Amino acid sequence: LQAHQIQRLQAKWQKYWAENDTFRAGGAEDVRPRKYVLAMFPYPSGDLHMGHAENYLYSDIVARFWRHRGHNVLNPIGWDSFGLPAENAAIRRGADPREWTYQNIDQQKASFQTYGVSFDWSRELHTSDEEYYRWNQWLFLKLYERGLAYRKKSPVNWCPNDQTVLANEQVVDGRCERCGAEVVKKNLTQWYFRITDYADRLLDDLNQLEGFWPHKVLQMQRNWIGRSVGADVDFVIEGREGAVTVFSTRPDTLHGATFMVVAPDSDLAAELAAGSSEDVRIRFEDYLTQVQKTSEIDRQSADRPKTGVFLDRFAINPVNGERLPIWAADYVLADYGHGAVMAVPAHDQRDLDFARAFDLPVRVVVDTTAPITGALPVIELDEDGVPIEPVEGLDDLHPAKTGIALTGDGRMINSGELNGLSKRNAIARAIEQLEAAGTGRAAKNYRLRDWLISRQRFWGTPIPMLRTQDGDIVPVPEDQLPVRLPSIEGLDLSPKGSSPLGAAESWVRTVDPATGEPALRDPDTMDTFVDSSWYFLRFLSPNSSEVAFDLDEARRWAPIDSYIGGVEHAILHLLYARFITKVLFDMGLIDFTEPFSSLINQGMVILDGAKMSKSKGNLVLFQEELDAYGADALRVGLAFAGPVEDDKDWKDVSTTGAQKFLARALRVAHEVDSPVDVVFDGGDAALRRATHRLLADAPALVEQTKFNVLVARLMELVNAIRKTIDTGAGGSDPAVREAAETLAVMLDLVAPHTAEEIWELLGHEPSVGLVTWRQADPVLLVEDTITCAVQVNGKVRATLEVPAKIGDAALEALVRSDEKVQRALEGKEIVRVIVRAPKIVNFAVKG
Ligand code: ANZ
Repeated sequence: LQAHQIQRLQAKWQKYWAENDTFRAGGAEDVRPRKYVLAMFPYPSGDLHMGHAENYLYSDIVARFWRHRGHNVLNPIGWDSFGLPAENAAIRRGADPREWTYQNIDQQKASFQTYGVSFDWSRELHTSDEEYYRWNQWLFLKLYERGLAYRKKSPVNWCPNDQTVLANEQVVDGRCERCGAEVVKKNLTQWYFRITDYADRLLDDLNQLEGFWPHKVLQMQRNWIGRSVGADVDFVIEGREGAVTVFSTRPDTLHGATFMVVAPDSDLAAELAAGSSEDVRIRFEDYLTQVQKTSEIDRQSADRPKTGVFLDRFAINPVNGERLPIWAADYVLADYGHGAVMAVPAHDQRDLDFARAFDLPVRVVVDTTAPITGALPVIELDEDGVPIEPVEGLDDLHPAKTGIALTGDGRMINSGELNGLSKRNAIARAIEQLEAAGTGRAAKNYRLRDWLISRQRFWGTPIPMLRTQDGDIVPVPEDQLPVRLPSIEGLDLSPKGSSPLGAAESWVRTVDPATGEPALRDPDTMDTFVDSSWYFLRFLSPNSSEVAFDLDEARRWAPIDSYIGGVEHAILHLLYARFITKVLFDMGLIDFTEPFSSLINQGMVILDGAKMSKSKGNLVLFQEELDAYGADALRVGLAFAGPVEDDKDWKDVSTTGAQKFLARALRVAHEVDSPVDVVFDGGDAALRRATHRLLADAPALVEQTKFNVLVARLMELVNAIRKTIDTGAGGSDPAVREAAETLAVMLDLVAPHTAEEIWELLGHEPSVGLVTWRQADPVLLVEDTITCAVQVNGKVRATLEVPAKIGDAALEALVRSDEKVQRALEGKEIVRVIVRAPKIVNFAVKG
């Protein structure tokens, strides 16, 4: 086909789908079972790229598949249209972020239409529309009502040169990634969502998703939440009123604690230093200044040399009364656990590195050379619980010598009553002892932090909160939503650490609805992850001005059956969406607790093994490929290039090969020469078998996302049809029509325009996209067999009917189990077996 023919064919069917609203989801009256298929919505920065081409192809395949299986399918599309790139583009051009955003949306929308994606366009949404973001504000107020939104002053990375807040990733060696200026910490009061209240549920519910989400993603979520189980232990501090509590996952090692470490940037460190000598205070202050320039990521890196300051203060170990020197060191983080640790250098690598750097004692309390399998202790203990025999081998392994902490399991030693216990039992016993003594208790800790949602940016959802004249923070009443963004007129969007909205005087100054007194708006906007944390529900009632989403619609459609998108969203987006889902469940607004019943992550489209990017100049442009080869060839090429989850090198995507295949498919359809209502029964048996085998196999192939295999099978089917036309009964054979019709309804998944065309050529009404796939005829599924000759020393002794596709090993086993063959081999020694599946098996025998 020529390019212009392809364009004409595309335009013809795209017009038909648009005019007939072919892919609009059925309403409440539609009794078919429902499927909600969703691709992660795009961010409108420029036109669609190859990553989008892949993502929306896969979701489209799944959506089309369920329609063919007789389902009422919802496959909506919208735009994640607030966010930084629009704002940056606006700053560069001195323009309104709105214009840039909506122009890009128009372009992307046109591209989606040309690509032939079967969206229900009636539900299109943009998160930057006030009809959408008013519901972000509503959601914020609901979280606020439930105590799940709160304000907190917290340190942020601040570049004094660029006058901007930096993310952790933008701080490199303590300097601003962009300008190289030294980054400092600055305290800002910001809004947080209390996601940590949901940490246990967010973690435990991942188990339900096992097998339905990629295992890797589940693991990433688990690590991000990072639950640790252990104990809080209270240490009395000399010269201080209250005890200091530390969190430890290894309370079993308390007898091995030889010092304590506090985070230099914690209030506790400042207080302990303040109570120490002048000399210590000065050294501490110097150290703190240095630490504040170090990013959290660097602080956690294992191979940095350990640094720290002795505070000349002492803690008392609750289990043995020993005095432990207290140090401030930056490998202990202020906002994890209690910002302080009991250091056990023999069994913790970071503590050991520190002990070796500052010459602190190392005491082994777990003999990791002792076997721990079996129910009984293997070490013999005396009455005091001390091993009778000296523990062999341990000497060589002493961490003070080797520099390697003994982190493995083993038997407790040097630990009083705990001696002889395994690690696990000793942990449990230690916690019991601490609880009995009132000096500790079982405790859990999470890596997960509360979700900071304030952004000092213009292009986002205004936070619907006010500061009254008395300094109170009060919500904007729900009936006054939305709080609209003001016009950009006169505002300077360039980053300066406070929101550009603060300068919109007439917008910021408002009245407190409760008192009529003047009040100020919160000038910050919300993190755009708030927008995407619930958009899948808005698709259910996109035009409602009454509710964020309709309860009955949610009951009908949600949760999402298949969610498809990139692995770059494996953590934050999915976690936030899961969190908000659970909050909405707790509010009684939905009846499910997990939003995405199954998740598909597509690989990347790369070029010569490298990620494509504008800056590298190695982009393959979506629009250019679309123009050159057409939507169907691009779709087939991508689908055929490899497994969904694998990265696909553009070099392996053959759009020309796909074009040839589609042309062959169209040609066989042209040659079908039998009436529409012909009875298939009498047709060519081999072709009928091929057709029905595909009817039987295709559903599982799609459900297992083996789209590349499905395309290969369609190619085989076209070849089989060609063969029957050319060398069999020709185009009038009913089997040819049957095969071509099957081709059309399946080709629709990947090449919908060509499929519609074939369907029409075969004399049917459109749309092929709504035709239910037929059941395979079991009679035609009986496997092909072939006659296998079994020889003994070259002479045929038996013949067997075997499956045509049998492999060597299976064939040999089958033949050996045959009675006739067994008789022929009786009393003989088999020297060699030669198997040529499926036709010949030869036994070379002696005797
Ligand atoms: C004593 C001990 C002995 C520890 C031992 C470990 C091994 P996860 O698993 O990551 O939760 N820790 C506690 N608070 C900390 C903080 N704010 N900054 C840095 N480290 C901190 O790690 C928990 C362990 O990390 C705790 O258990 C504590 O060291 C340390 F053989 O206590 B452990």
